[in-house]
Amino acid sequence: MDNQQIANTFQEIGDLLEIDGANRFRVLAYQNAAENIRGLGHELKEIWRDNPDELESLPGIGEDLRLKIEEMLNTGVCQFHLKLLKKYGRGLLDVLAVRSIGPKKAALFYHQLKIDSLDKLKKAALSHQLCQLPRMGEKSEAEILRAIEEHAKYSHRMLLSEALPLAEQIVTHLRRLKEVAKVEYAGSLRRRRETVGDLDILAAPRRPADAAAIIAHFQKFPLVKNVIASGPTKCSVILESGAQSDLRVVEKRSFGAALHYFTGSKDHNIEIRTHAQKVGKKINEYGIFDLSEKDKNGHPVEKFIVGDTEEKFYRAVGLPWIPPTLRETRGEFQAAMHGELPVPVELPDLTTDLNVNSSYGDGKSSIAELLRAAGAQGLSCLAIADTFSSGELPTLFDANKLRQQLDEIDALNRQHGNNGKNKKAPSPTHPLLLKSLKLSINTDGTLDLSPADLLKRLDFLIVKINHSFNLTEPRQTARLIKALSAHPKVKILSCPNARLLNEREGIAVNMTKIIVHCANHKQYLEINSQPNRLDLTDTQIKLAIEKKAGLCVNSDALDAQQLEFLQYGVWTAQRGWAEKKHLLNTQPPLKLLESLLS
Ligand code: DGT
Ligand code: CA
Ligand code: CA
Repeated sequence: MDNQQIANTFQEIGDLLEIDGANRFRVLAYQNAAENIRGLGHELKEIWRDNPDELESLPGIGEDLRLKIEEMLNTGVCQFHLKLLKKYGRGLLDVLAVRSIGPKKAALFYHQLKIDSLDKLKKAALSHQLCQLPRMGEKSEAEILRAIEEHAKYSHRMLLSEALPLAEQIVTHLRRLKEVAKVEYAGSLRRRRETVGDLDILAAPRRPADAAAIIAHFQKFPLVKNVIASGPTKCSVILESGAQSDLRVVEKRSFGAALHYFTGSKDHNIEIRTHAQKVGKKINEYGIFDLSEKDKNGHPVEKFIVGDTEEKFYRAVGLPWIPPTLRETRGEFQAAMHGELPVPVELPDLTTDLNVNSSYGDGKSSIAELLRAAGAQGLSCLAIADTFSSGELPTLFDANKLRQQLDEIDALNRQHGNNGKNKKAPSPTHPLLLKSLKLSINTDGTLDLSPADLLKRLDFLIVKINHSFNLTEPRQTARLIKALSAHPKVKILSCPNARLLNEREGIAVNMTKIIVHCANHKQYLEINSQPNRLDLTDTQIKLAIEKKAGLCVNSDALDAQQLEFLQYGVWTAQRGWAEKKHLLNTQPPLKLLESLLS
């Protein structure tokens, strides 16, 4: 078992214990252990193998939890977990997986109405039984119904960040087999879609006779739960996580054509195939065929032209290679025909991350740790943007904390020679820190803008919606425009749709209006890189570029490691046709500051 599986087991034990009415500290112990294990840099399996005693020195792991970890590493299961699951059933975990239902509500529903499945939950909500329970009302009942619908709609698609490591593990597993000449993942994952339905893998054997060995080896991938279909060149399996993976084995000479075919999108394939027909060629997953020769009966003879690489494949129909992130029939074919394909922005083009959280706010890492990680990733500038007040809740705005934070940033900048006086440009070895603040937008669009003396010290402000997600479109649009206009330092709109993938739909908002407003006021829409947000969406990014609105890709990192999420934001930017020149945070820091402050 890997850390993720052990952490999930502890999480489920904690949740089920809470429903069971266990002592709060016991529940917390499991929940904390789960969280700590998720954040561990090393595999428990390896720590345990190297030195079993070390397990207990990990944060939050006492003797009892150590024994359970050992049990899982030895046997692959935890009996206590199974016992709880037997008592309450998996259905209760499904109930818990619905947004807005935590263990407390699940316990209430279970004990009062015997709800232990999504089905029963939905029935109880539809027959208005939920709203009669203590601390529940019609509003929260309606919210639960909405959440159940979203859950049903999305739960079968993986986040890109969940799909990618699984596919990489499968690819690595297949590469180890000596009979494999080529292997690659394809499908929506290769196009970097925000969510992925299944994992499409493509392999080519060294010799055609080796296909069977590849299929057999695929089935031995350790995370395969069951094989649902298997033939001489195809195989489909279900993995432990519930995800499906489809393997196709093709000959080496067809690998590029098959990679193109299985990368999709389906509509892109159709567009390319139609174009090929117009120029007298036939394409399919095996290659490109010339049809100009005829046999003695006048029927076209298929002559194989090429198929081993995608580049040659596109070239054979007179097109340049189109990056997978663009293959969505959003104009890429016409652009390719006219030599006007965008050059997609790449991760190394970023100089700056304009939105990270520190341990002064919701983040886990210190500013110094964040700065080090940013430099290590090649960034030369980092804006710290914590949220201190969640707006409209009893205000927790902690002016002293912010003052302390700004002092620390000033000190670190001095230490790196970035005190504003020197002419040396900030670099990954001497990164510049910027001072920002993420303000939660009130329902009426106002911002909590006190205290004024601290506001003066900030370089710029970020605004974001953290609550009141269900306003009508006109109100939500007016709310965002009001917030963007509330103070001259407001420069960035973070998470413009306020969506959570697989959990919460975006707000109803006229995004065109917001984009035009930002274009007219030199404000920037964020492409948030958190894998469960990826917000702006690809099509909105494309629209923003067309309307000449400013854009930036930010990690919104909650710890130093999450700066790596920038890759997901960059992929989303690529899908929106963003080039280096379209993003604020590809500019050198001093130029960026100039653009931002002008
Ligand atoms: P997903 O899995 O729902 O996230 O999306 P995809 O795009 O990975 O779709 P999937 O797994 O059904 O199929 C993988 C690729 O195979 C798809 O992008 C294009 C290709 N493909 C599948 N079915 C057809 C088809 O009927 N016609 C054509 N031209 N291509 C197809
Ligand atoms: Ca797929
Ligand atoms: Ca598939």
